[in-house]
Amino acid sequence: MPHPVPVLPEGVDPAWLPSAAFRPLGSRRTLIRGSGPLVETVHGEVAEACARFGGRVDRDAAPEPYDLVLELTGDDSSEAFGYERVDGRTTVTATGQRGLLYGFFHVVRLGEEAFGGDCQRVLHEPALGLRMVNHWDNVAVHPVMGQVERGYAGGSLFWADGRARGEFERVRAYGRLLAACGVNAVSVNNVNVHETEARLLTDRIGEVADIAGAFRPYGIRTHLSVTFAAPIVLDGLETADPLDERVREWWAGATARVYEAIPDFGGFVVKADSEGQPGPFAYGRTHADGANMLAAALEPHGGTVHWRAFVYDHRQDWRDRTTDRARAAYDHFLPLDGAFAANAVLQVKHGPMDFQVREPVSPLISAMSHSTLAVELQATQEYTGQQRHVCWLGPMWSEVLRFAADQEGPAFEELVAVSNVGDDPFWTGHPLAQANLYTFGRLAWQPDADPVVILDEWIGLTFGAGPAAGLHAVLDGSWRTYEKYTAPLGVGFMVQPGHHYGPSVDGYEYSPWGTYHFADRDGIGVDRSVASGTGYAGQYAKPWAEIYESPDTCPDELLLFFHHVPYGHVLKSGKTVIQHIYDTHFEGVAEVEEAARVWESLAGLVTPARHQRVTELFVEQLRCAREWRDQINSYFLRKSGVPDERGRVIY
Ligand code: GCV
Repeated sequence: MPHPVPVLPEGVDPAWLPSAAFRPLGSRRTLIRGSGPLVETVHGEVAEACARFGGRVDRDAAPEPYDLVLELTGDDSSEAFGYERVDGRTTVTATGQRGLLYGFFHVVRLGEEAFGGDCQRVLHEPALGLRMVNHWDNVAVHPVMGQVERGYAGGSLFWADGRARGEFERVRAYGRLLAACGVNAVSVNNVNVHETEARLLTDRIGEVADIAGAFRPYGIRTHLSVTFAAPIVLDGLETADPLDERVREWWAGATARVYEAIPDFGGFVVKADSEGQPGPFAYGRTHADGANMLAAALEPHGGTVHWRAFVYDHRQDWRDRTTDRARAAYDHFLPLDGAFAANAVLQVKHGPMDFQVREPVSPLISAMSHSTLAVELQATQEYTGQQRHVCWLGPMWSEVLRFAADQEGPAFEELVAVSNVGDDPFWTGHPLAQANLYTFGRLAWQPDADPVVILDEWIGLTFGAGPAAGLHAVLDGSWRTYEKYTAPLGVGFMVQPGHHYGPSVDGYEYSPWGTYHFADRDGIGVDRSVASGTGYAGQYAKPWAEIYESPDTCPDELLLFFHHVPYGHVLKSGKTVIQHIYDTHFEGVAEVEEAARVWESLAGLVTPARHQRVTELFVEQLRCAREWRDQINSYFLRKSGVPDERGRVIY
């Protein structure tokens, strides 16, 4: 029986799967061959499109010409599919059910193009086997972080006020959107695991199983964040020592029960010894000991532990210039390379700090030759405008992935994004932030894809051709615009402490979080050179260790991440650092003003609901961008005493 397509609740935005996207396929004749649950999902999709647009779908052959054949030819777990168009017939073949599903969505993405001209057989397969979204959703509302930690899109799709929401139709619709851009795994709760959330592992696993059931028809496996202290918190054991036999047995038993409830469960995500979360250090054990204990519990069931490398001293003394948070992941984990079990994946944030608008790529990513790595991106815009600002992160992510892939050393096997989705009718708070989630999925499938092509694909699916040029203009440069009006030249932070929205130049300067810019009357930046600084630059392989080591060769955009320089230091652009700061902050605001004007001109070309929401958000983005400009420019004028060459107003 074909699976019905999920019905969106009233008022919920169809995002990149509006009904119009199914017209080309839905108005033709399709044959579907093969059997299995995901084949039924594909059948349901095609049947719904045909019912809407007058086409026809058959199963297992009828003697007539078909425009499209979707055929499952095997029963393996491959996600690949072949695509060809010969003699007026488009054919998708796959040996695995997920492959067929992805092939179907490929046809949807191509639209009319899938039914015109000829195309020799092309094999499409994901470059990365796991393409996961991590939700930082709390089950119970956290007194500081709310329902979703760093969430800017309303409440959680899964949880509300301590309970499962039970809105599975919406979860299925979410899974459908994710599958349509290639995502195949979701973790459903915050990596900061509080007591209520800890119980999801044991007595509340049924709630997770229900979510897994809603995702399954779209080929998505469910993962769970767990606390390392679970045996203590949940069952009163006196220790969580990973080498203690009782602890290991506890995890083996708990994990087996998870698989009884969710046979295709993906595995655990763990934040340990990080920002107050418990971990193996308390027992004098290593992170490999910790990860391997969980890997051993998961291994008989085919599961994986994602062990986060975000381990650093968050109680640093700001007076201590020898400790450098940027060094921490590499210093902690490189000595453990080769010690992790085959099903323990080290999940590394893309930069060495914390999802700033500009950071170098983490040196750990190309250093771990004998470990499996997942790179973690942040779709939720914690430091990039909190889904009140337009900030399409595709170009940044693409730079990161290309840099990582270009290194001589090993790269990464998996890609993870922290979710930007909530129960907001537009899914992502800012309607244009949907582009980030879509781009993540597509880059995870093909990390060397051109992000601009992905952007245009998203625009075309979501909005159609009418407003495409305007939307492209609003989104394409928006990350660089955001960078211009916020913290300069890779120095990072300068945000309001706690919630991280809006400017506060010294907000984190005298804090324990290891996030400093060291501006004084003469200069700014963090000396991370080997010669005179923290030595962080030396964590890179050649040529980058040498390039980053000297201010003469360090790329402009990362100069203040790697070096403390005088305000008069001349950049490769020919400008002094101080003039660059002034110019970029004026330019950044002007670019937001222009984007808001372009958006205004799209009224009538996009739905009124979308237009109104984005128009309102531009008012806030402009206010905030001006605040950034004026605080940053005033701060550095006052510190340096150097006037703006162009004599513009600085307070
Ligand atoms: C989930 C940053 C965020 C925290 C987040 C943490 C992490 O520090 O501000 O909210 O915690 O990263 O990635 O674990």
